[in-house]
Amino acid sequence: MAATLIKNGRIVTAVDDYIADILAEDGRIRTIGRDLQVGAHVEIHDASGLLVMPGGVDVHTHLDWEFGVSKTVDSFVSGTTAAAFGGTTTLIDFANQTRGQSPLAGIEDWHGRAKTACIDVGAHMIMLDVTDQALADMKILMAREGVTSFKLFTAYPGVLQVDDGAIFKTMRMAGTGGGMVCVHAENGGVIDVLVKEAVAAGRTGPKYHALTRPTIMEGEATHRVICIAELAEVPVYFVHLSAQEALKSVSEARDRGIPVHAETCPHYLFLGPEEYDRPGFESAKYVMTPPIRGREHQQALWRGLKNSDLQVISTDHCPFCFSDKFGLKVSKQQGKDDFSKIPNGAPGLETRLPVVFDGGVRKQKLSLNRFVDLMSTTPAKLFGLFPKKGTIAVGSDADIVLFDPEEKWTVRAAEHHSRIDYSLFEGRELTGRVRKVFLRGQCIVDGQKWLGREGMGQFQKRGASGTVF
Ligand code: DUC
Ligand code: ZN
Ligand code: ZN
Repeated sequence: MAATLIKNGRIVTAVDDYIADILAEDGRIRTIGRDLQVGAHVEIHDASGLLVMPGGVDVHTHLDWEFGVSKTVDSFVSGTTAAAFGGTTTLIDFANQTRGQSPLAGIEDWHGRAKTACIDVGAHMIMLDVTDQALADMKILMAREGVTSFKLFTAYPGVLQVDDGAIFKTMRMAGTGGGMVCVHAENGGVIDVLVKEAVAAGRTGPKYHALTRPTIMEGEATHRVICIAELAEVPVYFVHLSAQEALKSVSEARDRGIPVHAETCPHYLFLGPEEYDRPGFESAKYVMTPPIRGREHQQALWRGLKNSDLQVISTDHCPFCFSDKFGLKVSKQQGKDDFSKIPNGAPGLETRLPVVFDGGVRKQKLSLNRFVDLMSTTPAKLFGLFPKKGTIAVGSDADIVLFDPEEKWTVRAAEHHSRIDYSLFEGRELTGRVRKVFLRGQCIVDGQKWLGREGMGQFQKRGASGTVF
């Protein structure tokens, strides 16, 4: 029987904060208490002076993902290894339907790629061809496959965008099986006009990516989708919310008791639009969608986190290299002469916990409990993983992070485990670092040492989605 004892740590959950030992057996937390006595077969880890938190749950990643003509550069091996070093032990990645195909084929394809994962993984399903058959197959995904969330895009016409009727139909079907509908909300039609006009006028540099995606178009799509969700009576979750107009709609709906949820991402909380003034093509590193917004939006997001109108901080890890050393398909260089061809996305899996701890907890914008809530507990609750994941409690999986709140270090992409060749936070000096990570009781990260193994991650069949007010 595999057993691990974590001694003398400061255990922090979304609601608790106390010193105790944790005994994990066969992957689960067996006992929590003071001065636990164990036999010689038990592996002991001293956590004195360290925070002991539930492993991070990141519900928004794109590993080994075909996005139009591009592909993300992290495999499930490199991406989940990076996640583990960043203190994340479970992620929910995006599988997708392809046009003319069943979403069941999409999940099968995703399993083929995800079987190499080194941490636990679940899947959301991107729906882009909402036929009667695809709708019927959603039922099978929810009841048999443990895929209880779906993603829809109101942007990227001709690639991922679906119309309002398809949104409504998908929502109604999701509602029959305890599903959650995740939405990328921007008005794709209007943005497409702005993008084409900019390129035709010779405004082709990366900064025009930001200038052609106005915040009001995120607000419009968010409001529209909320109205459709209200009619369909289904919980909805806005991914990567970045604009105050969108937050206002979320906030109003929640005030009326409508189950509307939203995440934001570290880059919207800590970076500003000056990133688009970098020389040459450097700004392409910051071409993600939505783009980084003005400081007034950032302030609104912090307020949203404080008053729970935003419930999750996830990464939207969607990595494309700056250089073309692994090929053009996985590189930002595709858009060297035309910003509209730069693959949209940025990395974040390895820095989510430490960046938010440093900028949120240490700067007294978030309490420690709220930090755990945003990073682990609420994402697990919303997406049908709680209490197996997302907390430290007897019976939960022993997914645990030992975190040193005082260690100072500097973010360097060259030291990361992702295949990406840059970090959005390069050179940022942080206080607070992941020391050890346990996946189901097994130590997989010990300082800079990797003790995990390809394929040790388990697929998580998820239950019905939750609602959090
Ligand atoms: N939206 C995402 O959620 N991920 C990658 C690209 C995008 O636009
Ligand atoms: Zn998106
Ligand atoms: Zn994404």
